[in-house]
Amino acid sequence: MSDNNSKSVILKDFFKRNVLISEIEDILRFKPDTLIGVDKVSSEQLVANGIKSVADLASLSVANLPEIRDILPSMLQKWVKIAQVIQKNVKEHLKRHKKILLTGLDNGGKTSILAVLQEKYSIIKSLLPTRGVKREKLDFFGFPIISWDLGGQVQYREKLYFNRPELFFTEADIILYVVDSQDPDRFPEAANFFREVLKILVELKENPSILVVLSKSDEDIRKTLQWQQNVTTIKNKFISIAEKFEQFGLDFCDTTVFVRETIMQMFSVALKKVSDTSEIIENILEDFSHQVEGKAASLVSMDGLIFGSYTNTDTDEMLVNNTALLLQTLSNFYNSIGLIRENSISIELPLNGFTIRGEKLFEYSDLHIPVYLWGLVENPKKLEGKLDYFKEQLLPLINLFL
Ligand SMILES: Nc1nc2c(ncn2[C@@H]2O[C@H](COP(=O)(O)OP(=O)(O)OP(=O)(O)O)[C@@H](O)[C@H]2O)c(=O)[nH]1
Ligand SMILES: [Mg+2]
Repeated sequence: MSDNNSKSVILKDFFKRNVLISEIEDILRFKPDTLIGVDKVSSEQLVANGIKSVADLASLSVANLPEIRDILPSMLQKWVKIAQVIQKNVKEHLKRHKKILLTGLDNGGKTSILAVLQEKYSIIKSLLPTRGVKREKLDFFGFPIISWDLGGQVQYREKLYFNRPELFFTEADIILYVVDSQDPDRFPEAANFFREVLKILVELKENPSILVVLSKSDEDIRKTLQWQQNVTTIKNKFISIAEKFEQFGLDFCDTTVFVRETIMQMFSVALKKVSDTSEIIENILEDFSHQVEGKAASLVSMDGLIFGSYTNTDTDEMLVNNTALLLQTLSNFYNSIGLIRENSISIELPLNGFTIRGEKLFEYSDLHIPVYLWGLVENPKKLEGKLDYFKEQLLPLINLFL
């Protein structure tokens, strides 16, 4: 199947079943009611207001939506965002690889993070410092990605990257800046190099998302006061540097190679930062939580990518995501010894008055990775009959996640 065809197959999921797509370009001229979730009456209202096609919908600004009779603003907003995603993908036509750049000082743990991600644990103990740049085409969670692992030894930092910065720092979708959280003596050096990287990006007029990764946050070390102070120091230093450049918003994640989930969560945050559809996914999860009277919901692939989550509190988010990742690890283990994978997984906590339930919605990518919708609910019966509706809405979005 050519890329063009596969793209039209993916985009097709946004449209009602009876809609035929022969040329991708045609999609933008379709009437609003060809889209799943847009009923005839709403579509007629849209048309009466001059919004006659998917392209017209996409041209509206989410920040400044018109008021249209019989259409809830939140609904219109969702349709506009979906139309914009469709338009962007039609225009791009071909999905190019996302470029993820890992940089930071030597010995920070960059190559180890990539090793854990690919489940190549055994190489970690014998890793040598990366010489120059290591580029790899990877199938991260079924998405095509190129990782650029920039060796952090001083000779590369001073000579290689800054002599020809355009060779390394252009067209990155996201930069993971890795800092060894156990090495406070080198924080000033790490911060200085970070400043240099930002300067280069400004000079090159590049504006990738940046995630600061606090590596080596091992379980036992995290409990120490020293580590907690280290984290505060790093955050303060890095935030104050980024503020001087204004255009860069920072996020922080801590990881340890000893707990793969920490690395999965970090990558989920990174990929969400570059995804066009993650915000829509989160809106849909919010809607789902309200409808099932749940406290939290999360969409997670069996290999640990969190596409999006919705909660009111950080604790609930931690609860639902960590439970999902751990139960999925268990499910993968069962699967590896020949048991059939359950479509519905749940853990009941009666003393706490809630259940965490995962429902397999579909499989995505050529790798057929199962994706589960997880909910933290007081009454699991409320889920009944609700899943198909959300399945239909979420499928096209995860297929276009990157
Ligand atoms: N305790 C602990 N050690 C780690 C962790 N991650 C990496 N290390 C160790 O840190 C050392 C450096 O790791 P690398 O991944 O080679 O570091 P790097 O950032 O790629 O270094 P350069 O290639 O020189 O830039 C290795 O000895 C790893 O075993 C971690 O999460 N915890
Ligand atoms: Mg390395």
